[in-house]
Amino acid sequence: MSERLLVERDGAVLRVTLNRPEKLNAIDAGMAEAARHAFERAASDSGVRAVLLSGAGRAFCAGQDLSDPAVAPGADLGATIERAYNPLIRAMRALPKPVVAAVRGVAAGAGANLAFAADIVVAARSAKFVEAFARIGLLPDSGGTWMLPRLVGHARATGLAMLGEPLAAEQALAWGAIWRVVDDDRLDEASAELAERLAGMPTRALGAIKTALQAGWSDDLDAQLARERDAQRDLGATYDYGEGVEAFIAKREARFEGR
Ligand code: T3D
Repeated sequence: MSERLLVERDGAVLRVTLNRPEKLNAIDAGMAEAARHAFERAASDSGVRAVLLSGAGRAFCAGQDLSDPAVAPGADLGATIERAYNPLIRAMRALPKPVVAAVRGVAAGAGANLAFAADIVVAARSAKFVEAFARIGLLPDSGGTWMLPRLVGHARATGLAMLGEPLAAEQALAWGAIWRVVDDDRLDEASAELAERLAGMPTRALGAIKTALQAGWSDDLDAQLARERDAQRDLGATYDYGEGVEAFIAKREARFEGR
């Protein structure tokens, strides 16, 4: 595991921290792969029931390390995308467990789209999201062209992608791109609380919600109704559904186990 990516267990929460603060956590060779491996391990480890993704220092992530020779002008950028970013975004979106991104300061380029690939984004008031790509002659990658219009609508996505202007946390909240904005000194606590809360919920249900909501972006109503039926059939057989109903009847707090 790279030291530029810290991966730590905190109860049922896996904390994944981009750890290159002197370069605003710009992603260099190996960091994206290490992050992808962390998400893949989270998928296969039943003890992990939520992931908390954050950046060390004053920024979340400044995107691709532009000083990396692998992305020097003339290099095959498609190769970097295929090796590093696409597998990472796929691993995050395929993980049947909630991913919380805690964003402080700037999230630029692939860093912005990494945050938007999380299920729930909690941002510090200082946070700003910058689709910086066009400013250096590129288009948003890491799923940006797919995610942005779905989050904020076509017109706003186009403006963000073409102009590369910073989107402040409060504006991102008003546009529906993120879940919550908190004061900077509350970000660590608020995001950890949220991840811990999600980790104590019925994990299988949260995974089914994530999968169904994503599928709903491309499926028609009939397909989605069938998906809901099938998923509900599976969830109805889980321990957590039994526990949830029993706790409701008994008027006590449910103790979900993620199975
Ligand atoms: O195939 C492929 O892989 C292509 C994929 C591309 C994906 C992308 O992410 S493209 C977009 C890449 N990111 C950017 O274009 C953003 C570049 N950074 C900035 O515009 C600014 O740094 C920020 C707006 C993010 C922050 O500005 P500021 O003034 O707060 O900080 P700073 O002084 O610019 O940066 C602090 C240090 O981080 C500085 O290093 P130094 O001079 O103190 O040694 C700066 O060079 C470094 N840094 C920031 N971003 C990057 C970076 N170093 C390498 N790559 C970066 N992306």
